[in-house]
Amino acid sequence: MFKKVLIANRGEIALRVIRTCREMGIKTVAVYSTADKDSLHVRFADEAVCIGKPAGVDSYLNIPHIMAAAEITNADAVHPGYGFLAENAKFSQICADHGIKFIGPTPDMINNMGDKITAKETMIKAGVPVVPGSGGLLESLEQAKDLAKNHVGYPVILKATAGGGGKGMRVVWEESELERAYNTAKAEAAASFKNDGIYMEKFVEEPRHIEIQVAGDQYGNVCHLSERDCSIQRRHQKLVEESPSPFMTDELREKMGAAAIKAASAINYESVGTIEFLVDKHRNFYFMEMNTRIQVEHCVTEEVVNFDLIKEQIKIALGEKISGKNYFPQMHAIECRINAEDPYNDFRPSPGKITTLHTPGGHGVRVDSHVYTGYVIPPYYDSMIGKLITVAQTREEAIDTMYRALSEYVIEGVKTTIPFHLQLMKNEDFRSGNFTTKFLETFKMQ
Ligand code: MV4
Repeated sequence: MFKKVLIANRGEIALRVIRTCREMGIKTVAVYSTADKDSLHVRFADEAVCIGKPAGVDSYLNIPHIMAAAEITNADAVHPGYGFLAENAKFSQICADHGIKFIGPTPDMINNMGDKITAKETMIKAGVPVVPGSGGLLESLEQAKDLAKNHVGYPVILKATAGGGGKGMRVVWEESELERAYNTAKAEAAASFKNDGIYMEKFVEEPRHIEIQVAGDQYGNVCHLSERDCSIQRRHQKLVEESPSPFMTDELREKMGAAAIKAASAINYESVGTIEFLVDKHRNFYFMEMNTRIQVEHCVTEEVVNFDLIKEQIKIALGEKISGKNYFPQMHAIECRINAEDPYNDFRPSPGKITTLHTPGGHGVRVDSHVYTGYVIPPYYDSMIGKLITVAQTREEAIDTMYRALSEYVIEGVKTTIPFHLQLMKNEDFRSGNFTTKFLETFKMQ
């Protein structure tokens, strides 16, 4: 058993990890920036170390500062949470080099999935369906033109190999747009990722984003824990996630689950992770990316399969075996991200002091949040201040419980996404389950 885990993160996920460590009898070390000194994760942990100034690069992204905190507190493991250093292969390597267990995958696994062309090549070899496209890097505009016209077919999408999460993508509908898109995609990739490598794929129109949760142990056992539907996104920011997907069938789950297991097995994946797929209207599915971390939306899976994913992640890091059997949804769960943003004003961030807070409760309601009355939301980090998760026997009941819980939620002092979620829960297209990743492009606040 680990004696002491350092949580290299902040906010709700730091709390989430501390809670599971407590249950397992593991001591915890919080690290925090000067902007987070009054944060709950600092108070909940057994020990806390200030690691620097507010900016990410000076604190939660600063590897020397975090390693120093692990050293002085004698931590024997590090949990990276999500974001920050969670998918940083160098950090995983440095932890290993210092005899500190990184609760997550090895540097090789992170690197293999971090480069999108390498990841796709790995998936093709493993027999996982991928979107047809250029295969490797685009070498020239002429080659791109030839590929789009004679092999892939318009519309196409250009993506950065070092990218992910939608940054620097360009959709091209016809040849006349290709030159400009090629040049801007390359320039953006160079500026954002210091790597101007781009590749081409057939553009899948109006897809659903459905991802499969997987877990793998150190002995080659891999299982899946069914899907999450993350199609309700705005500018690549997920706002609502649910499991099971309203679009799922038993047959599709069987196929996507098997593909996800193939994908994770191809890199001998160790830890919990997620295989993201695009699913078209004919229920064809294509590998998009693998996330080699615990995700924000892991809670919906926890609720439907009745399983603590952080506990599983820690047990895998300790060298325990997983059973190898798959997990299927027994319930329906929905998560609404509560962000300090103004949904009436283009979701502009709204940091500041929470003057009043009443958190919902009751049957089927879970709130994962680090905020309290008087808490000041700092402007330096992402704007998520909590996750509201509801669970029920059916999707309809989970939505009704969500509407009721959202109605109970009172947050004053800052603007939040609660009014958006209240309207979404009453929206006919959302309630019917008939929506794609384009849904929020046309959704208007009343
Ligand atoms: C695509 C696509 C259509 N066709 N690739 C967006 C995030 C990044 N991981 C990949 N993304 C997309 N890739 C092909 N070949 C459409 C998207 C996409 C999207 C995907 C998931 C959820 C929301 C999205 C919103 C816009 C575009």
